[in-house]
Amino acid sequence: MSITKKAGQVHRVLLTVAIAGLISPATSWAARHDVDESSNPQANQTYTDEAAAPDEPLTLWYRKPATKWETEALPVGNGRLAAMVFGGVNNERIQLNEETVWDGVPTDHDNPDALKALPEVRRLLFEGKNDEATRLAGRTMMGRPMKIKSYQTLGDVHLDFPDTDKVSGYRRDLDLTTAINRTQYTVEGVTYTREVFVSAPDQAIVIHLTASQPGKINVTARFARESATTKSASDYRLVLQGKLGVDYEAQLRPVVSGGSVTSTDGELKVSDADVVTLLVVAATSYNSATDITGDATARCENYVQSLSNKSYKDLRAAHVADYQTLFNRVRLNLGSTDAVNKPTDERLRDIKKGNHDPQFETLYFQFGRYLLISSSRPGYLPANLQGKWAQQYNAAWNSDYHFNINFQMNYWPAQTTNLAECHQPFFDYVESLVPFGEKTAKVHYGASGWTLHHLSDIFGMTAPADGVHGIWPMGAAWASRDLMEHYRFGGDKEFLTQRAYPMMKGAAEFLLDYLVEAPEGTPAAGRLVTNPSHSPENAFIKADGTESVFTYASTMDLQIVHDLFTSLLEANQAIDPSGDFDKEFRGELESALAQLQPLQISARTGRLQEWVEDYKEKDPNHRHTSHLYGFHPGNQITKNATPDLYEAARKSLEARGDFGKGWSMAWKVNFWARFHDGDRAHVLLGNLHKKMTLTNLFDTHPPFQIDGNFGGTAAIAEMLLQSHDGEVHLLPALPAVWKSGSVKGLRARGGFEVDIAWKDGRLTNATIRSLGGTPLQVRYGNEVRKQDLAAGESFTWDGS
Ligand code: FUC
Repeated sequence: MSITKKAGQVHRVLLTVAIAGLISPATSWAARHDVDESSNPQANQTYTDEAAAPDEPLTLWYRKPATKWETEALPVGNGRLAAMVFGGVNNERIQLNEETVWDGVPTDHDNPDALKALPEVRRLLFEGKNDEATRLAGRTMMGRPMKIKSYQTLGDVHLDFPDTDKVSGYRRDLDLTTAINRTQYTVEGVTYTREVFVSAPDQAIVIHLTASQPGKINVTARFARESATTKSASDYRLVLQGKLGVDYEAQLRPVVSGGSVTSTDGELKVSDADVVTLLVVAATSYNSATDITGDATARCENYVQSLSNKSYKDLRAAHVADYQTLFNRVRLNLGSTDAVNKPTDERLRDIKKGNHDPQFETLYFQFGRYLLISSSRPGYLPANLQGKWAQQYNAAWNSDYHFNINFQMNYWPAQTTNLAECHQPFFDYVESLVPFGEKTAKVHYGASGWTLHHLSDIFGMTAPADGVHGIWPMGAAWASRDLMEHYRFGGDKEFLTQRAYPMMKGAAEFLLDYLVEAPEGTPAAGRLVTNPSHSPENAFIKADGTESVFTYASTMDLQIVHDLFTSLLEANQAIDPSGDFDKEFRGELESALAQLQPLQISARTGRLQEWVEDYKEKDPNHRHTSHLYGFHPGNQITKNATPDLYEAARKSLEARGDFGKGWSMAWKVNFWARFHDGDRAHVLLGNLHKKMTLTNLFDTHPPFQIDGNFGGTAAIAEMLLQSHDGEVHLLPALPAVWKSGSVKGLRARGGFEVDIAWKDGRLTNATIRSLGGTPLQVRYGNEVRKQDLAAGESFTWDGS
């Protein structure tokens, strides 16, 4: 199909008809846009967004276009759609994602052979026949199929501009205060500006091209993707269509002022225009984990329709306002140096050489919040291993949801950095897995309740995946921690009663059935233990020199059970302080806790034992520090309540070392913050930046994996404020290098919002606002103050 018309003529005609009220909203949008901007193409270049405070130059910027997707391109997103922008001069590549473009179809992975083999696997593990147990479980207990498929790219938009090598004043940036990516450069006296953002209110990727002189924009646009078709359609639209299991579709709708437009065979050509806006919408046929029969085309049409009456200015203003309601809640100032004036890649290079750049740490922190806002919005799926940014067809680990640390780490900053709404997709997604997990619990273990293993996808995978290390049915229990945390931070009792408690209870019912009494002759005889079990994903060496990953009663399992059961008791009390609520179940939890195998300190090393028997770790520096779950993110181990375990945990952490994969290092920064060792936490934060942070500030595993960004962001908050031990603790791990600074808007458990300022390493002032009217106990160093507060009231700690 081919359409060729002078853009200006079309718009004028449409305008007349629009006034008569006779045309569809989609076309009247073009008309209004034309009226708004054709007379003044430069109007788009100056906007007055709320400026960042002068001490917060919160922009990533570079002097050269990106050449590599993973390390240099810049991410934008609205929680459902995402894009990576390269900022090229002759050719711009904008790689696209839509969150449901996954390979695969709804699949039942449950394996009825598992239950038959379970008693024998358990017996072998209790008898120390780990190899035999591994072989049997590998043959009989894995999901069928045991692999899932990958989250994929939606494709690229390519924009070709007239070739030139006469470029001056080039800059591309990502402004974290507006969530707008901008590329700007000058060619032969004309300054070109390109803005890209992804609007949550309008569900579109918006690309806006302007020039400092009229009639200077010449661009050809096209979609590209393997195994997809592209074509031109009405309104000069470009359409990309394809099918995996789901049907997927993207549409690009141009709105052009001045010049001329043609659209032929999937190629849009704009000549001599004043202003060009390209609106990209996308959708798939995915409805739910079991239904992929939606209409991707109709969805795209609807998105385009709903953009109809809005000018670029409107779209931009709505996007910025929406984004800023979330982003502006937290302000951070850790100090500044001259480094702030350098491009981000040069700053990072200097940091790798040892330069101290505290404002970079602020930038990194706010970038983490930016990424969460851009990849996790209510109503959509949660952030996966790459957030929502993936250019591959077979992404690393399928860019899936890994429940043995990675998925949960994504959400560590959600509550503390005041983005509780962005946590919602986690809850919705986990809730959507419950029916699948109920079936898996029954089929694999003959258990009630629900379970899920170490990974999942968007098609309801809850069975063991990948290999024997995937027989780890603790995913539902760990995910339940986030449900309780949401209540602890926000005090939403309806959420607790209606959603969190039933899900947590189901996860606990599974565990009550799954726990078995260890037989005589084992070190845990008479105690309740998990079996089979792993300490994700470390191997151990037995006395006879053989190695295994497969055992019973790993320390992490015991801590997760403890965490879930004690959280349920806390929830029960919160729902009904009289003690009448769900009494019988409460009794079951209490007796199971009393019989649960306790944590142990190794007589050999003084460390917290990783397994029930004091095996040696195969890899003492292993990336997972699973056995410290009860210290962080859990709170079973604290300095006050369990001083011996606390010291043993510190020894375990020392033994793991100061390096690791990106997420692993981020976890360690959180651990050191919990040990109130700010300087050590800061050394590891520095290691994270030096070793595992790419030029675009993405975390790398390698390859790019977003959990390290989120874990690192959470760690910075954890250094400034903690609340897991029954009190709000101000500046618990302030490193000496953050000499003076301030933070505003962090959240604490109990329902508090906290502002803190410090000078020369000492607290000067803190304001704690109560959101829910719970009594406040607040600590700074060894000093504790208490105050009853009504909702809305504040307490001020004057430390000056
Ligand atoms: C876990 C980790 C790996 C990786 C993967 C996605 O299995 O052990 O390091 O992060 O998840």
